Amino acid sequence: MTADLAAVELLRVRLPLKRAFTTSFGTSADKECVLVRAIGPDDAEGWGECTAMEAPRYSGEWNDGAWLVLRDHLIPAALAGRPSGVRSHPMAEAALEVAVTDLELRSEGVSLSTHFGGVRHRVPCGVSVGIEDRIDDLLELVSGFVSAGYRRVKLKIEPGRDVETVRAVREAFPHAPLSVDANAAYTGETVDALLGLDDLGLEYIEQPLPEDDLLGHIELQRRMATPLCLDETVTSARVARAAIELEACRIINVKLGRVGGPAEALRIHELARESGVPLWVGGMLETGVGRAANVALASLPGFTLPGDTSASDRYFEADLTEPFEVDADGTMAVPDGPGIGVAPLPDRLEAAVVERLTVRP
Ligand code: NPQ
Ligand code: MG
Repeated sequence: MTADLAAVELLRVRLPLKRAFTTSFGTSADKECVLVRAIGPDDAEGWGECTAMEAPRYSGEWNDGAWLVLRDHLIPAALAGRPSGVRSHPMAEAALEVAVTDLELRSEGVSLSTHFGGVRHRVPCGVSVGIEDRIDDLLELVSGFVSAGYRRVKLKIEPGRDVETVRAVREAFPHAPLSVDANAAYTGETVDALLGLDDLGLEYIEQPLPEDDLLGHIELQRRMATPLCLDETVTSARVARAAIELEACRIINVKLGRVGGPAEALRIHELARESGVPLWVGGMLETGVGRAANVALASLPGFTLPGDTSASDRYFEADLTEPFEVDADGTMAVPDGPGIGVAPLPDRLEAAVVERLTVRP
């Protein structure tokens, strides 16, 4: 990281979700995350969003931990221009890497998409739909997203709320591109239930088994026609290569935070291109700050499938930035301004900040 960094500010923000979002690992009623503002000479700034959650339930990172590792380890090292030596905090590292990259690119007048080697000005968008108690509510939500033009609808599943639910959605929407995401909820005891999904014409099944169960995914992929897609498992390019060569999956979801930042995401993009494995950009209910970086990544040629790059109004009444919108054709514009191309709107940010701290050399 080369930009001459004068200081870095941490901002903990909280936004209410329009609708509680339930997955196999829990329910979120609001979005709380840590934003990183890289401050350069003459108050130039760059923004990054840490995709950790309030509790370490998606992965081992969570907001309090990210705040501390950024404040006491990652930022002091960046300010001193030395490697941090930090391990296993990829989401915190990614937020700082994007913020510093944004600061650099703003001074160079180059967009993040161009910096990545993006080739698209619009990207196809998918949407993730949480677990609902009532099937009618789920069908109504899916109907709204299908008519909004989303190119893929992802349904969250868990043991006991899977095949019958997905079959009901398939019967109601015979031609809709559907996928499911188990968030690693199945085990050797419950995995056979997923075989019942194989005749529902799904695009793929995302992360059925625990993140470290590569063998389980290899065995399951051999038993199913439906492609498996890995999310939580793929924490680096090394793991991605193993998963591809061992056929533990046929598709990979790439998240900037999960792999530790843009540099590693670009390495995964390269090896997936070499082996013809389709990619899509995953989401973590980001605000517009994180969403901008995701959309820039999705502009790369290897991201051929609709990502969880949904519109701001999928989650928020009012986003922190100018809203990201999905057109009726199911695509979203890639920001072409310098850096990530967006910044928090001061009044929205003030209203959402619950804690802030500036770290200086
Ligand atoms: C996934 N994302 O693909 C994650 C899971 C997830 C869009 O499904 C707050 C913050 C709540 C991040 C709930 C999507 C979340 C979250 C679910 C991420 O596995
Ligand atoms: Mg997932």
